[in-house]
Amino acid sequence: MIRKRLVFTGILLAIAIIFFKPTRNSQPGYLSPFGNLDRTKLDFSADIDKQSAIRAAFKHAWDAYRRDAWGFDDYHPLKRGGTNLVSSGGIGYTIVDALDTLHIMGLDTEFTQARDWVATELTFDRDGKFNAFEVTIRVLGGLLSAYHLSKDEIFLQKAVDLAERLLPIFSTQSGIPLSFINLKERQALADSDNQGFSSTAEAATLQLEFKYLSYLTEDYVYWNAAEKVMDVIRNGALTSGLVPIFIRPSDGQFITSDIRFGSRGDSYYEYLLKQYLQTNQAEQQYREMYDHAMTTMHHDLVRRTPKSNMLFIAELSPKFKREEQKFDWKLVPKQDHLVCFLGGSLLLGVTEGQGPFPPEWDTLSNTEKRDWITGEELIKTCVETYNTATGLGPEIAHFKMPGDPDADSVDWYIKGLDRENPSLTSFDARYILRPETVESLFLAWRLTGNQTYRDQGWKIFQAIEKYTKVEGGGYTSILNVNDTNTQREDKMETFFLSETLKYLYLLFSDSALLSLDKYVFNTEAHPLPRFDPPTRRFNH
Ligand code: DMJ
Repeated sequence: MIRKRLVFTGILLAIAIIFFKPTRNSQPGYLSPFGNLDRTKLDFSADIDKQSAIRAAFKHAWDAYRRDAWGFDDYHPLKRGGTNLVSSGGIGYTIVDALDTLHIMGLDTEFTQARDWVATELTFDRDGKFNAFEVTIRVLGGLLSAYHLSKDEIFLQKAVDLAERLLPIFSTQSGIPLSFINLKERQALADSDNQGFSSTAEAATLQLEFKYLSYLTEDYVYWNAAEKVMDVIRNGALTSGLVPIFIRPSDGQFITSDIRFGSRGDSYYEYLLKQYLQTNQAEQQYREMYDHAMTTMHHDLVRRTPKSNMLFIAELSPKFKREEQKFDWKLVPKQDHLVCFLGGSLLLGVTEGQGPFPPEWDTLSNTEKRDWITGEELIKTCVETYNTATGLGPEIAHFKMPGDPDADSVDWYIKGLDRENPSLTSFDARYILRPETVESLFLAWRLTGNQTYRDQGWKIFQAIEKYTKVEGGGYTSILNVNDTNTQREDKMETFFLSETLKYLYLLFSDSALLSLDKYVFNTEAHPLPRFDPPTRRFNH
């Protein structure tokens, strides 16, 4: 009898488990975006024709730079000349930033010429004020990536020389770096335009580069300096996990200032995830900081337009309330082009670069499903902002909120444009060859195999060809994405070569090339290999 009862209870329990499985997957709310996906039909191989077209565009830019501005930091295709960041001479801004793209695209002759320039001409003994973050992500990151891909020692030697010259930025009371460095004098300088405060994103976007350099050299002075910054930020961070865009180097305290995923905020969040990935998911604290920030972001910054339910990431701006003698946060429904890195980053955060691609929906937690949906929707929004007269996206998009005039007929707009007079332009209306949307399309393609992402990237590439290409060589920024006769700004940003064209090329490559489970891309698209964290870190 007892045995029978036990069997009966067992059956009841089994039924209960089957039907009321209390798993994280059974929670409602996030429907699979993959529909009836037939995984056997996914094809992650290269599209050779599209890759050739993008390589030809790169050649069009590179050959012109070589002809007109070889060795200069910046290139101006219209006047066919170059300029340097400081008057005492160049630091290889364009050449070094482009080295790994040359290597990846198989432009061997050009790579060798660039390599020889680095070996014989490049010097960092330049007297002048350089932005430490920009030099780190473009030049140090470029050298490290070139070294990894080619194994040519010259790149590592130059990287060490540069990092040694950058190190004084960390010698502050708190360890939070100053913004500028005189590379010749090895003297760090505070940002006098911003009361000596440092940008949070700039302080926290040096870590992949400095840590990889330590890994290569086994000299942990770089690692420890970069990691100290993260310790200070973690201790001083707001309980929300989001961070204001300014921080004070003297005491490591955040300054009451804007909170955003755009300028001065963006790559802080990007590097939280990537630091965790770089050391093969060993440093859990960065995953936790990232997850915390994403949860608060969903609550405080993710908003939708009334008309089409279009998702965007708003900003928070502090406003002083005189009556209460305290700051309050005002929501600003604006999104920098820079924010568009986040769509792909959210997808990367869910998969951590590991297959299957796309992920099996039912194996994801609710938080992962939330991040995935937001990532895909944000990419959709970013692509939608390219729905302009030129097919290119503006520097800044503003979104309609409930109660705004025209909110039922307009989702987003560019501020400062005069419809009657399209030749009048605004800061927000420019497209300066930025990469973030194609960066996200590349990640989304790799992590899903959804052809739509390739199609969208191709359309953007065609718009770049049509409206930014200079007949005689090179590409420029344009001043108004909504004017097909737009004026141009005579500058070809170095990130066009290092990021925009590289991500477009990789969007059409076989996904085994620089596989996402083996690499992290620094914020300037320089691929760095993942590695196991060294055990002997504090040995100096
Ligand atoms: C790049 O230099 C980097 O991606 C940086 O993190 C942000 N801005 C530019 C490109 O837009």
